[in-house]
Amino acid sequence: MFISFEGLDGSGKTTQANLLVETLRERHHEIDFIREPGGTEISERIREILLDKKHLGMNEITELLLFSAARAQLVFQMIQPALNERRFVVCDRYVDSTTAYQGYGRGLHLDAVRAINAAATFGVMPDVTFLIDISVEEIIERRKKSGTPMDRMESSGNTFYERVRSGYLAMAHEEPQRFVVVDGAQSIEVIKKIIWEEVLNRSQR
Ligand code: T5A
Repeated sequence: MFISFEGLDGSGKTTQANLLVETLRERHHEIDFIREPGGTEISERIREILLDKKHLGMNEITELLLFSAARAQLVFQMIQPALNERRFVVCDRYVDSTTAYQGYGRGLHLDAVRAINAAATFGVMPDVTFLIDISVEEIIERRKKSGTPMDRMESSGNTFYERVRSGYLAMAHEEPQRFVVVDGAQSIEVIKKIIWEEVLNRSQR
């Protein structure tokens, strides 16, 4: 089973992906847990370029192709082999991040983004995608509390993040079978329970 987590930076998706992996491991499932961009040596090097604040002048097309290049290597080297062995794959971000951030957020043509996505994933798509939905105001609050410095992507401004959020919600509306939208303003424990019940339900189908 291939499970992905999506949402704005700071939405709590990494927290939830970790909790799900922990629960699955307690039940002795074999899992590959991956974060995007990254997960392979080549993809991690591309990640450094993408998030480095020195690269504020990066062109949107360069950005799109770099995220996609990192993903193509990841699918080829890790995700597809794991799925072939019928392992669980949990991904902290996947191709929907590209549609949301580079397509809706940066305003690149959605058909072009989708064509590149199809090539970079070799058509491999998650069985279920949890979209942890939270307002831009809430992520700003969380960022202030944590005091972590912003990376290049996080320096893109609030209107950018509003477009990304609307994009995610539009995608979830288009694919209601795959997306599960979870209100990220709820407590960590409540969200964990919703996700676990959904995974159990789907794995028994
Ligand atoms: N990107 C990525 C693209 O533009 N295109 C792409 O194709 C891809 C793959 C990656 C960046 O790249 C962009 C998106 C991103 O900008 P990253 O460093 O990997 O950047 O970071 P993110 O994926 O954005 O993840 P973060 O770690 O920043 O945030 P998370 O995972 O959303 O949030 P998490 O779980 O770390 O939680 C953030 C804080 O909130 C608290 C946590 O304790 C933590 O302090 N929290 C809660 N607080 C209250 N209530 C809850 N329910 C909470 N859940 C968590």
